Amino acid sequence: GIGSVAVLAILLFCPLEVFDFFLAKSQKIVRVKYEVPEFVPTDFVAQNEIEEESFELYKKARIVDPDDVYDSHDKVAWTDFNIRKYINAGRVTNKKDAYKTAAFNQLVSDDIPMNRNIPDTRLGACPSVEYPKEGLPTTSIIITFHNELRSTLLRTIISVIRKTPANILKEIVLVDDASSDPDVGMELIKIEKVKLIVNRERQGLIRARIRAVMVATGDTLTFLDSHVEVNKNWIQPLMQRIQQNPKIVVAPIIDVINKDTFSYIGADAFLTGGVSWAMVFRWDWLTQGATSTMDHTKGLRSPTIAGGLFSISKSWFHELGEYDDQMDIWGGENIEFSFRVWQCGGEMEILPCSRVGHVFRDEHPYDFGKKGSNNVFVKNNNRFVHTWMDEYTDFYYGTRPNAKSIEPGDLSVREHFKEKLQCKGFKWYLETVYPRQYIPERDSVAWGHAKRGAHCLNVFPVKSSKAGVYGQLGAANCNQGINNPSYQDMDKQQVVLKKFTGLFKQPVQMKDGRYVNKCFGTADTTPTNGAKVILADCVSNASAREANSHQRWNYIGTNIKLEDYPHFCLDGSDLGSFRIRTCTGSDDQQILFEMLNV
Ligand code: UD2
Ligand code: MN
Repeated sequence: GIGSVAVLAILLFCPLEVFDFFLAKSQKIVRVKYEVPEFVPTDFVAQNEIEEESFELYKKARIVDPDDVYDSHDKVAWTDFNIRKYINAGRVTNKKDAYKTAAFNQLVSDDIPMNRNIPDTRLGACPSVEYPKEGLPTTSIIITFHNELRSTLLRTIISVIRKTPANILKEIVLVDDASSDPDVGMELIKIEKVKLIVNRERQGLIRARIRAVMVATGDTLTFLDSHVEVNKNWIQPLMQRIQQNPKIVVAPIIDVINKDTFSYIGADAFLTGGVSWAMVFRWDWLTQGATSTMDHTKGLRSPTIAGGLFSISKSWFHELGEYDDQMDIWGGENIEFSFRVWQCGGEMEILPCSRVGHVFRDEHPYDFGKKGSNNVFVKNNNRFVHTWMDEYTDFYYGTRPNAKSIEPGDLSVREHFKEKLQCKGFKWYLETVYPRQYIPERDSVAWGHAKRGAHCLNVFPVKSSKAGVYGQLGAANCNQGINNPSYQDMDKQQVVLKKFTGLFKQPVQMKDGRYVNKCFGTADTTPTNGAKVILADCVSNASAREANSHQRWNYIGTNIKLEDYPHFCLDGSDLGSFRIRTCTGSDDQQILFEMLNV
């Protein structure tokens, strides 16, 4: 009939590429068969305190339709993959578009070989360590991506295949999180060991990772971002450590791939993961004493991880409840995971013999939906703050008062895991895992950076300082708060958190890395007009009230006044050295507080 003539005509005039396309879709691609995992713990259903709706969402995030999982019949070694064709299909030609897709330089990235050499950045005894050739656990590499560049994604995959012993590398599970060009992921399933899950709708990296884990079959899971290059012998230390301790989460040192030039730079080996009270991840520098004696072949206990690159045993990841499936797009899951691992019986380490380079960028190139990025981060954070931080939530909200207006949503599923695993409280975490974290005082009157005009109050060193004196008060350009490396130098310390109905305090980092409160006051116990304000050991006022009247202050209006000498105000007319002077109401005596990154 007319129908079959039409089909014949279409077939005859069909360009070759279209044939290729049909062949690819109908013959070469196989949907991967896999067993739907036992993802519902048997005691789970019985728990009636779990909200029905949350439980449905929990299940939905963990069921992967086998139709969304792709693999290929005729796989090739990466060396036989048509790299040029793959990269050329997505090239940009002008400078204006170079940063458009990924917020890093595509013009440079596309021309860098997929198997380029990168410097071996390992330090100390690492290069001479011999790892067992057999018997280490296998791993599933998990890489989720949304609109990643072809070149960075392919370089990630090829570096993994080249640098990971074949008997450890079980598979590479890619998740295309609803990228606008489906071929970017689909074409990669031709490469040995690569599988692909396609998210029909954007899930965000957290749910995308959960889905990947559901189809992964390795003994361990190794998560990577979609723009990394792994370094020599990167996987062995991670696998070896998990073999020794199945409840440990291990991360490499994250080297830096420059977003403009793509040069590979070794990162500082003396950092551990930390977190600010605003729940922003930060790096904490090890103290001088620790770095001089450091054995690079040993793991560094880390209170948190950056989030993108780490390995964990697959069964431990499941037992822990994977991730919170109600966190969207990006952010917070790494801090949540860190608290959960430590509080629920696990450990975290950075292994300095394992190095992986990552392209750091300044902004997110992708959108966060109609709620906007800030609402997404804050909601993600609020969820875990409520689950894990007990009464310490106050310090989070003290630092981020606006976060209070965003509802965390139902937390019953997360509470279930907390109960099941009999997890410890946040006080335990702070005392045992993160003792160097500064703990503000509950009755602080004001929080944040103390500012005089545009300048921040700052502690400067004093020449020939006496024992028990830590500096003098002044003001300088504001740094980024505790997150800034210079914060750790005594001479740059800025006044961040304080209590001052009564004592006006500033944490000082001691030789062992801990912060201890010291008090601002005059050197002389009887303050006189024009006396300098110094930071010194606090004088207890248990004995006599007068004993510390040179250290006891009030914050009244915008003035900081000595309580027993209310006619004296803190005066910043000399930026290098604040003094007490008769209150005049001048701008030099106005001190305001502003939250920077605390
Ligand atoms: C860091 C982590 C990242 C994650 C994040 C907090 C490192 C090196 N990176 O941010 O892994 O823990 O902090 O959430 O520690 N992606 C999706 N779907 C999305 C958005 C992103 O699959 O909707 C992918 C993205 O393509 C990338 C990965 O998730 O492979 C991480 O995103 P990123 O590179 O923008 O995050 P980054 O490095 O700023
Ligand atoms: Mn990244």
